[in-house]
Amino acid sequence: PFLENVVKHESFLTGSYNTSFIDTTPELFIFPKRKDRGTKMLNYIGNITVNGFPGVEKKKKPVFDAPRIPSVPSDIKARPGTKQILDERGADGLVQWVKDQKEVLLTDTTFRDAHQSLLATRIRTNDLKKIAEPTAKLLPDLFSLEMWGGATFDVSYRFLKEDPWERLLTLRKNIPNTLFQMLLRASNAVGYKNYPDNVIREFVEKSAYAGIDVFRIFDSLNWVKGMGVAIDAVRQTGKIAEASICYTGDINDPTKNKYDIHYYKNLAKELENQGAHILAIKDMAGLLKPQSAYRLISELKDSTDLPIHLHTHDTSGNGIYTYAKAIEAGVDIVDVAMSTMSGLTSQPSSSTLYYALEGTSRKPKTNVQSLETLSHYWEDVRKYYRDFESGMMAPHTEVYQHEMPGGQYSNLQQQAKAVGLGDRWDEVKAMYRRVNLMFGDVVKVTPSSKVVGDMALFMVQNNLSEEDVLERGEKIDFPDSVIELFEGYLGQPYGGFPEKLQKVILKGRKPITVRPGELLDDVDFNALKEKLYHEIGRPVTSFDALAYSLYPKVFMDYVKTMDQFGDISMLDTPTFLYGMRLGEEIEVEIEKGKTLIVKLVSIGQPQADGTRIVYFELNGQPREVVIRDES
Ligand code: 3PY
Ligand code: ZN
Repeated sequence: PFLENVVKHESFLTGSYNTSFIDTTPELFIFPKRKDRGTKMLNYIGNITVNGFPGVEKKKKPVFDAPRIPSVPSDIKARPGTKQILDERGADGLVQWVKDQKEVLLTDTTFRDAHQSLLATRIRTNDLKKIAEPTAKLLPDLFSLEMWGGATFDVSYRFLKEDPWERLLTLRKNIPNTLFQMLLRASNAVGYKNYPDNVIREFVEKSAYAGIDVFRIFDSLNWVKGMGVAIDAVRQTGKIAEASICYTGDINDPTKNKYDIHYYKNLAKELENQGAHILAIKDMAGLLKPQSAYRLISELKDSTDLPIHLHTHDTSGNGIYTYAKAIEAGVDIVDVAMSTMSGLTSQPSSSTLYYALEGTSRKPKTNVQSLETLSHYWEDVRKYYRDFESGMMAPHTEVYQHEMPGGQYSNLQQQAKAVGLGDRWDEVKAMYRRVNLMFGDVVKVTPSSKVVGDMALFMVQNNLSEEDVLERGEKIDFPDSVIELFEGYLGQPYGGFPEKLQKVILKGRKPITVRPGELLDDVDFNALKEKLYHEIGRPVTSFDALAYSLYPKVFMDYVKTMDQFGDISMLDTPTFLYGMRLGEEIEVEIEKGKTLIVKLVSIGQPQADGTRIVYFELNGQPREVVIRDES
């Protein structure tokens, strides 16, 4: 364990330790209590086999084909790529390199947004890590891999019972040549509310240290004032600040004139002045139509010198056409996903775009055969997670009406089901649209989109119309998130809040108009580590302290799960989600060179106290675990 502790220690990883290492890092000498990892794992498997996994239909574990992993030579290193350009030439050098490329550059989002948007962010590190090295070797020409941020952080701890920092470190080790990109919700970091400025700074610093190179920073109301701290923090690390404009409405539709071309051009200028290295257009719902894309990119190219990185979602089915027009207009980088993880609420497909651009000078430099081979892997892995699919089967042009972000669609649908509104989903979508207009037509992206969704569900559930809200609002207890938005705790919307509605919602409370971060006290990370050390009884890393400061309850629940089941990240996904079949035998490599052989022998009848005994063999020896049957 000492060596394990040492190699995972930050000062070791950064190489910043010196001879006083041992004096200054006493936590390395606190060894984790040796616990029976085998029994803990059997407890997990027994529990999932008996009780199922949340959100997965409880049934006998299906038989899955082993995912097709492309074979790549293990003795040949991945060809150097954009990561080396950044490391050697710095942020400005990389920006210049981007400007010098004639071909359009690609960001692959399969490791993050694609599965956030198709599978509720459920793909586990175990599945990502197996395809990491082939991706590095087969796609050395990518601009970046988006592999972190957004919902990754929360979902990893909360549902996948794994540490998102470990994911980042593991993938970094296996993909040394490509820039890693994350989505950062500016002062909301990877959460749903504003955090103190020093939390944002610490989060950026540690994320950069653990492997992130490009930070796509956005504010959910396009409020530039809310983005300054994050942009500055990224610049301090020497990494790339990709400041983002969230696109909403339609610049070519004269009836939607709130967010017109001037609005976007002004924002681009402001972000350039704030220190952006790259400008992102974040079309989170997929509302940017092809002709509007051509116009937007052309006019932005005239008004700023920054490279432009376009992100869309293919919900309407128009994604490739939109990209083709944006590429014609000179966009520098676009976001795509592996074909078997693309389309619908995800990003457009990389191989489709490749073929669409054949015969043009901007066809991306990539090996389309490699894209196809890697897609086979994702096609197989996606099947594990089928219970998390949204059920959307075909292009969905209604998105131009409700304007719901790709990552929110399946999520809100789940929320609606959870409160018994599953069969009123059409009403919820229509209400989402109405709430947006009631709120003054706001930018909708996490977390503002969540507030619109919460209000829509609330109104459908309580059969409230807009008139009811305005006339009887004094007597209505609105959802907390709605109150916070109207208090100004997510920042200020363009054009302000509708005054009458704000009065009704706030019931006499005074809204703030300053940057929420100005009102929040810094977190004392040293004190926090000390406190956590006593609570969880093991050394606390900066990563843990950050996780706690963003999501205290989620993090503590994760710690509890680790105590109960140990580290279960090495379990294969079918076992993780479905448990085991009677008589099945699996091999689990719990650390390099140490493999456990687990066989499920039988499951006992329920006992008077509501438990069952589950009988296993562990490396040939009989083992029993007692599981509470929750059915
Ligand atoms: C997120 O913030 O998670 C998003 O993907 C927004 O589009
Ligand atoms: Zn997105």
